Order: sequence, then structure tokens, then C-alpha cells
Amino acid sequence: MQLSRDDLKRAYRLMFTIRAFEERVDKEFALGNIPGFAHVYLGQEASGVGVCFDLSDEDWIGSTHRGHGHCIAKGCDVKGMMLEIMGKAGGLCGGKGGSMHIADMSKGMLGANAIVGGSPPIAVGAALTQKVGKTGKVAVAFSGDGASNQGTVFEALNMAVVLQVPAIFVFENNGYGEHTASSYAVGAPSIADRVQSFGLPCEVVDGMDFFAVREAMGRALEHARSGRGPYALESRCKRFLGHFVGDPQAYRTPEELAEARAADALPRFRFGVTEAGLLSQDELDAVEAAVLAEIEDAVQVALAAPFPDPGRDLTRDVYLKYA
Ligand SMILES: Cc1ncc(C[n+]2csc(CCOP(=O)(O)OP(=O)(O)O)c2C)c(N)n1
Repeated sequence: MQLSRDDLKRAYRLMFTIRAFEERVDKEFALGNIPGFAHVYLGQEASGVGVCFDLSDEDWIGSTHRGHGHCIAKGCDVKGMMLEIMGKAGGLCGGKGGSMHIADMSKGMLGANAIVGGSPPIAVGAALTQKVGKTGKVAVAFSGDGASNQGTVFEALNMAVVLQVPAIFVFENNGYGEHTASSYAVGAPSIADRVQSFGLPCEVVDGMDFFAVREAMGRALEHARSGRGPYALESRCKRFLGHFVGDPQAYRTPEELAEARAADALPRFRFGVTEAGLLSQDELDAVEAAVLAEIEDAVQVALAAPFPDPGRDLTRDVYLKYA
């Protein structure tokens, strides 16, 4: 479980890539360069990166409508993502999926999902494939606190236990489902309490702490890979911005928003690794500079790229990828 210096750099690079990517998506959306809707993951970086850090391309994840961070954590190419979000040809899904439908099978990314509670059933099917194929790999389903109230999720949890599949359910509790607080809408004392009643372990983890999430995920992976069935995490995180880009958040006080920012996982990570003498400020600054250049390049390429040709591309690659 010990992390090397390269591992620590990779973790910071991934978290900072999500941060910079999402800040840019927020900006480009405001400029009118992104069609449709965008839900950014700002604040939740440590959760997605901690969960995906030890997964291989053959371990699968299913995501949510807030999926850019999960894609990046799972290794999707940021240029391909930016092209996709701007609806351009050359995007990871040919520019036809957009923000809420990014998938990349080569990275084990089964897809973002606009249907709240959509990923757990898919992950159970994927986990059954892993079990039947004796791959030793897992399938992970990300869901929000709002999604944790969905019937689809209850059925998926039950079936995962019945079939004893290597599924890992990650409930990212950022305190809100759209504009409704999870403290109001989740009827059980916690998501973890309810999930455990289905007959699988569920740990509560500080989703603002990369190290805590990765360690909890390590226990989940050990459990699922050793044939002991499904496992779950309730990752408690902070959503820095609104439900969607442009949400004025009238339902949150300035104090609450300041508290969320004060819990920021990135400075926390920086402080931890520099205080421990594992990485220097300069090394971390260099990571940030490289990422910012990569994002700038992705944006410029995406802005200049053509849209898909409706006559030629509209009906292609819909159910099947053609060569
Ligand atoms: C089945 C379904 N119901 C409702 C919606 C509308 N909707 C989109 S996001 C959202 C809230 C989801 O909240 P949560 O699961 O907590 O995720 P978060 O936005 O906090 O990441 C809702 C109700 C939807 N997309 N799908």
C-alpha cells in the first residue's frame, strides 16, 4: 500500500488535472463554447482519484452525470474529453455523447450516465462478467447521495449480494441531490447504514482525503477480488460549485461555501507530502504547470476542431463501433 514518489506525483497530477479541467469547463461553458449541460466535479477530486488509483484498464467503472473527474481518474485522454464536451469530431465518442455520456472502453470507462442511479445496475452486470470470466477484476459504480435513494440502486445492491459479484459501489455524498440536502432526503441515519442492510460491508470515508479514500478502496478491492462479493464506500465530499454550471446556489450560505473550500483536498495533499519531505513545492508546481499547458492545448484543439458531419456521422457508431 506504500506509495512511491512517482505514485504521489501521479495522484497529484490526476487531482490537479481534474481541478484545472473543470475550472476550464466552467469558463468555456460561460463563453458559450460547450453545448448542452455541464455538471462539474470541483471539490470531489480526491474521491475519484483515490477510488480509481489502483484500478487497471481491465477493471470497469460506471459514472454519473458529474463524470469528468471519474473519466480523468480512470485515465481518459483530456484532449479527447474536451473535444467530446464541445461536441466536436475527434471526441472520445465522436462528439455525439457530450458531457454526460463520455465512455472509453479502452480505459475501462463504461460511461458517464445521465440517468441518476443508472450505473449500479450496469456495474452489477459488468461485475458478473468479471466473475464468470474469472478475470480477478472488479466493476465499480459511482453514485451520488441523491442516487442512493433510487430503486435501481436497491435492486443492484441486492442482486450484487445474491450473485456475490466483485462490484464496488461508491456513493459520493456531496451533501446535495440537485438543490435538496442529503440530510433531508436520505431517510436512513446515513447512506452507509442503509447500504449495509443489504448484506454487504459499507465504509464511511473522508472523501476530501486522497490517502483515506485509497486505503478504503484497497480494502474494497481485496474483498471483491478475493471472491467475497460486493463492497461499498460512502465517500463524504464537498461540492464547491452548484448542481450545474450556472446554478446560483441560493440554498447554501456563504459560510457553508467557505467551509467547503477550507476542506480543499489539493492543498491538504500538498501540505501532507511536503511536510513529510516526500515531494517538494517545486516538484508540485512543475506538475501544475505541465497540466495547465496540457489543458490549454486541449481547449485550443477542441475550439478549432470541426463538428461531426450530420449526413455522414449521425447514424454511425451508435450501437456498435465501426472500424
Ligand atoms: C432517473 C433520474 N431522475 C432525475 C434526474 C434529474 N437529476 C439529474 S442530477 C440529479 C441529482 C443527483 O444528485 P446526486 O445523486 O446526489 O448527485 P450529485 O449531483 O450530487 O453528484 C437529478 C435529480 C435524472 N437525471 N435521472
